[in-house]
Amino acid sequence: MEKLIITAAICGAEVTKDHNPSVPYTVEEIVREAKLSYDEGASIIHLHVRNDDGTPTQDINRFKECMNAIKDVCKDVIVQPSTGGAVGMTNDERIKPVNLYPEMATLDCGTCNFGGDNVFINTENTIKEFGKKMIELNVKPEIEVFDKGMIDMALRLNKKGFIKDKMHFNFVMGVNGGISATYRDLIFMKESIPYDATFTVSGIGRSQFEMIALSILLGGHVRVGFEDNVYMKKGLLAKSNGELVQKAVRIATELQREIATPNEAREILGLKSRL
Ligand code: KMH
Ligand code: ZN
Repeated sequence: MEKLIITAAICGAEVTKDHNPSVPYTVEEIVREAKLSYDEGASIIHLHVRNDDGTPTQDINRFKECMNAIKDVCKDVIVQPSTGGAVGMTNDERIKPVNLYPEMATLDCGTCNFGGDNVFINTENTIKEFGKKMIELNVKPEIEVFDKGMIDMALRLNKKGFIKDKMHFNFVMGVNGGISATYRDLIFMKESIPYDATFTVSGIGRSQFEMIALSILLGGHVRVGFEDNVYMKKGLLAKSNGELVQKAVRIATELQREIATPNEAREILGLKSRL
């Protein structure tokens, strides 16, 4: 089986220090969490950034500062900025970090409820606009899908030329408004993507480790981190994103799946031809 790519989603846009005091806001805190994750085996850092008071921002200078600072201490890591940002941000704000020519960025492929009164809006035209921009700037999209219909949207836009082969998906399982985090649904998602596509899995909340364990067995990749879950197990907060990555490595090792280095991840995802 292919080596395992571990993504650390260290910050997110919605989780706060009230959920876990180690959630990073400042540049220093973001770099600390990235480095702890990288040292434990993460090859991709999925990045949201915050102002020092914790409010989410898509400010290009903040992204630049954080990306450069992460690269200073995690030399070969792949930094994957979010174009999802936070619920309610405009498209103009959200797309900003793509202008920094990252190797990858997220491309959210549909609209869904996002808990309470929140709706995460990604119209077809938005997805086309973001997809086109990523092709222009040679940025590989990680196709974020919160439900099966979003896979179908991505496949349609792939046929129309807005998303290039070889497609890489992130199945986000268990958002309150998206597909449930069950084994049945994860297998359904995996069976719905093209044979040559790659996928990673993000389980929200308590489903994080169950979902990644199944992904490891199915030949998929995994994402852990505070964006999706702040606990090691019920009632025990993770001290850092590094601890969550360490647990993912432990599970993978027990299941005899080797961990990919960042350069091996580049090979698997076809990023080398983009450099
Ligand atoms: N913060 C969520 C509304 C992404 O990074 O592309 C969207 C999100 C997805 O986190
Ligand atoms: Zn995100």
